[in-house]
Amino acid sequence: MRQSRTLIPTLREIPADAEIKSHQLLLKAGFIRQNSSGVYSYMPLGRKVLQKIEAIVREEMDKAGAVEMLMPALQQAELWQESGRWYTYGPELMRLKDRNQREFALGATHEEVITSLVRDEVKSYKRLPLTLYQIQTKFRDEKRPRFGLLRGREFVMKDAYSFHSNTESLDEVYQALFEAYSNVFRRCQLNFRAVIADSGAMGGKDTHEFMVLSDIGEDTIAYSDTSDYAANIEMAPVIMEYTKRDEADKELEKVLTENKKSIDEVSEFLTVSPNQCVKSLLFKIDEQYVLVLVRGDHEVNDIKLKNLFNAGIVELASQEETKEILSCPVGSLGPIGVSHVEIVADHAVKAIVNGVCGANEENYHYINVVPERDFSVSQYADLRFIQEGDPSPDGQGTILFAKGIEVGHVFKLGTRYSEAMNATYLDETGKSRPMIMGCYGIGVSRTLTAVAEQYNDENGLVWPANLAPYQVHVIAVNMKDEEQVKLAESIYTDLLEKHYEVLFDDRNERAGVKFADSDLIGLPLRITVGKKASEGMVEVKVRKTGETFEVHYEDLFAKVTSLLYTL
Ligand code: 9G3
Repeated sequence: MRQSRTLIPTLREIPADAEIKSHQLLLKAGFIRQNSSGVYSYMPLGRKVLQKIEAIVREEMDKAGAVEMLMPALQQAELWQESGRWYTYGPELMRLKDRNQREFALGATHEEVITSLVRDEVKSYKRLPLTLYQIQTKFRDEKRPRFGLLRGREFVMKDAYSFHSNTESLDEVYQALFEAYSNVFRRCQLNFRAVIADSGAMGGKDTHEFMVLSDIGEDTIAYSDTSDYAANIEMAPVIMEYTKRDEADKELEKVLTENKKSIDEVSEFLTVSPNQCVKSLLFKIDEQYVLVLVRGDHEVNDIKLKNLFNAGIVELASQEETKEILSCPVGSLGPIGVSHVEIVADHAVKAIVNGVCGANEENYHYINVVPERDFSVSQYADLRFIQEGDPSPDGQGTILFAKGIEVGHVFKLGTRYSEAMNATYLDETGKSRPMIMGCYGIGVSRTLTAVAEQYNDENGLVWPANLAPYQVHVIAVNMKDEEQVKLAESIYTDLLEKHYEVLFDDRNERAGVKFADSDLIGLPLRITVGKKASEGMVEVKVRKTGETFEVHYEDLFAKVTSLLYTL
């Protein structure tokens, strides 16, 4: 491709509103351009990388036995009303009306569409298992689009759906796609982990997320320092056994704690450690108020709370609600004497002896609190976030944290959609049964960003050779020098004939601009045709290492081939 013929609008300055490296560089190097908040154009170079990632995804999905198709982005509301999600999703689901005022959603995902399609076309167990996938644009009206393609309102997803007559078959396909995903992210040269995840609103039980380790990742991974255990912190179970302190129960006492509200203020004032305190928080769980107790040095895990109550909505009660329900402000809340609100506690609370908790009276706390003597709870459960240093849930090693970018997510859905939408098949005995389903997503545009985030240096992007928009960047230093142009043109033509992917900088720009743009775009190899063109000598430079080689034109292709092979 001649640079004078394509569109690569590189920028000299870093765009102000781009916070992370990949977003800055993809804008600066002319790979993407923003149309509106969270909505982007893929410029020619960006499109080429996207295509390479899609090609890897297709190869691995096809190898795993999935069949590609393409579903509509325009989804009639009736399908979402059948599954019930028309009513449970809020403004994130983009909705519109057609000319006859009929309601549609722009596809955020395709469980409803694929289930209605398979429901109509598949009747017998003989046609199962069936795994269909597509690579398509998804629409989600994110409240705060950010980080460029990482959290956009329109993005490219590969989404697959599998249909089964039994759970063993689902397990097989889940495993096959789990391996396919590992192959995809390995081939994209990404440092990733498959982590145990929470199925959230999707129902079903098993689910894994594929996380690329990155400091700018929005998810936190809890992983073991000795085994391969890794889980999204949202669901990582705490297996700690808590032992009571060996101390006689003391008499309960109410003390004045003037203006001491937070655990730190109270524990310091009363000279006890936070792990001697009971932290009480009022939650609203599907409109029901619940007082949740955790140890002072722990945090309530709202996902675990949601799963415990099998709830749809879990949120912290406001100050006003707290005052109204417990007639006491946040900061002096406690379980003692509370009988009109359900109380649940994390396991760690039960082991507290002679502890501290709020007295449900402003500026007062209780000391010498003994759980089960001074208050009781409806149940003790694992309700806290796992912390660094906790024992790994698999019993091997201790937990460390890392930040991750979610690039893939695989779910065992069960019959959540097939029952809601009556997608049934006739089994061997002729009995009608709901199909068992799995669903599997890869964020293709998000994967592109994760690669850019992992592969860059102070001069720009440094694409892995198999993902770069082109393999070789040919630069003629001075387009007014006939010798240089002649040699550069023949190198360009010869490389194309040998089926290399070549970007030829034939612009009438100063050498400095050409080299800066070349470093920014980040193709794996650069061939510079400069002063020594008259002797047939050119310079080959490896972008990743900065290594340069003086090569005679005759030896050039062998050099390019051997270098590309190592990248
Ligand atoms: C919506 C909106 C946002 C959503 C969803 C639906 C996430 C939604 C979960 C999934 C599950 C799997 C198939 C590919 C793999 C992931 N955000 N999810 O269902 F209407 Cl606005 O998408 N879908």
